Amino acid sequence: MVVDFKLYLITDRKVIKTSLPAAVRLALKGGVRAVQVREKDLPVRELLAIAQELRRITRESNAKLFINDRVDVAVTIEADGIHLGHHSMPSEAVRKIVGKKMLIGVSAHSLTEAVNAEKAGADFITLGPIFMTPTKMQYGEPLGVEVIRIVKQHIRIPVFGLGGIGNTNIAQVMQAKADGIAMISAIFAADDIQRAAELMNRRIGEAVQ
Ligand code: TZP
Repeated sequence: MVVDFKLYLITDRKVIKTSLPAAVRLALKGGVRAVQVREKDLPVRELLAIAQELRRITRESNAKLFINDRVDVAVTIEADGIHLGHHSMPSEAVRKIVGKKMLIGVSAHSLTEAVNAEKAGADFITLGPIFMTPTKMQYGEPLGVEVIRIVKQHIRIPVFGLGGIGNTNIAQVMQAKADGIAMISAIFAADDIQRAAELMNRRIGEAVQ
């Protein structure tokens, strides 16, 4: 399994104006090829039901599906990957369960965390928050784009910039040598999700030329 995407779309049903499956369908139509289900407050049975539905939908579009934190759910629905945060099981333990069959993404918030994530066997990291996010300080102080450049000098696995990224600053993040962009609201809070996804994909494409 390889990291063959540059846009990593993370769900948050609280910012979505329609249902989560409908929103994901639109994003897929707009060209998204990797989706992470991050619905931390859902009871596991509800999460499993949503994940199962999103598995069907993403499969139809040949898109990768990741589950945040819940390795049990990821294994059950045959996800393509698992995304781990601070309070998740460590990557080494997760690797014992999923082997090489699944990608492991890890959330990093500093150079040290990025280096540790690579050492622990992550396949890629998200790094952020790069900018102030709409939900302000929930995710900590913004790191700024320079941290991407620095992290890229120390690790080899792909780095996805995350946090407060949208149409106006996506180019800046790619110019700082990010391998890709992870985002929630620039796509899921948009009135036209399909168009927003198309636009973000186009911006990333322009930046890598
Ligand atoms: N971790 C750091 S920032 C963030 C997460 C989950 C949220 C990013 O959301 P948005 O809407 O793309 O700024």
